[in-house]
Amino acid sequence: MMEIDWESLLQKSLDPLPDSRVKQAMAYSLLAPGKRIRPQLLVEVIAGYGKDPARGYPFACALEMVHTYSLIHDDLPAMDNDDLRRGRPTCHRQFDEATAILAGDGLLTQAFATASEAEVPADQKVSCIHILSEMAGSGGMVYGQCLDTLENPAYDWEKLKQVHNAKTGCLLAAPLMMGAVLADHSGEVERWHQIGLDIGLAFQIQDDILDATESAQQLGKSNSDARNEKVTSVSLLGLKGARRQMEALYAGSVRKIQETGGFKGDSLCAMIGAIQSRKK
Ligand code: GRG
Repeated sequence: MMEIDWESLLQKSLDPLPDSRVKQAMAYSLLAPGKRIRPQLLVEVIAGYGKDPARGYPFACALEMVHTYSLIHDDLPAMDNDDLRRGRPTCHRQFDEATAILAGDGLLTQAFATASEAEVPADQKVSCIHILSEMAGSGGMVYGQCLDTLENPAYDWEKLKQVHNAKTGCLLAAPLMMGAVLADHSGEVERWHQIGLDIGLAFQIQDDILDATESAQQLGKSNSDARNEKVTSVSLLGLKGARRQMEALYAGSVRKIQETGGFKGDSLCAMIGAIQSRKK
């Protein structure tokens, strides 16, 4: 797996903004110790196609900013009402609710400003911005969050899978799709979309398993599914069934990556192996 100093890149992406309480809150959440999975997926795809991963850095930062905004808003009292995130008090606990809402808004907007400054051909830039907005927006992650927040008790497994695809899969598929575009393999975007949805579903099932089996201290975030009476893959399939599904999905995605023409998948597959062994 490639080692990249995401902290410096993310810090720099906030530099153009004037100092304010909102900027402090944005930096507080963005620079907290997240796993940086989405930015890392993006550069792994570009490098796997033999291109310079640096061309993806602005988009990688944009993805992490959109992801962080979603975590800040998801933790708010009107949603999951959580106290702990990335091992620290949630944004609204550390600051206040109004600041946390604005910090999320600010990160979402700054993500697109950062992406628009990338030094890549204009058609690739527009494609990547389009992918990011579709995957993050109200046909993607926001749609998934809408279903999950407003309709969750009505779920069976088929319905829950659709919600997970939208809520979690879309923002994990986006870096793979954007990576293909930036590596001059736009024709493969749909293939990477499907691989991303498989990884996303596996990742969300794993998140449900960890929520049910690990402490908040170990996870560095509140494990609130039971408290919120959420229907999850564990409540529907049982722990064993959920683990079986997760393992099959990760294995399937690794197989598809290795079968992708012109792509050297060892580093990306090693990263997926590391995600599969995560404990938080
Ligand atoms: C509020 C618009 C809006 C969307 C919220 C992403 C999301 C949708 C909510 C966050 C809560 C959650 C459990 C989402 C599922 C995806 C997921 C497992 C996110 C956590 O991602 P990690 O593990 O987090 O990559 P770090 O902190 O490591 O970056």
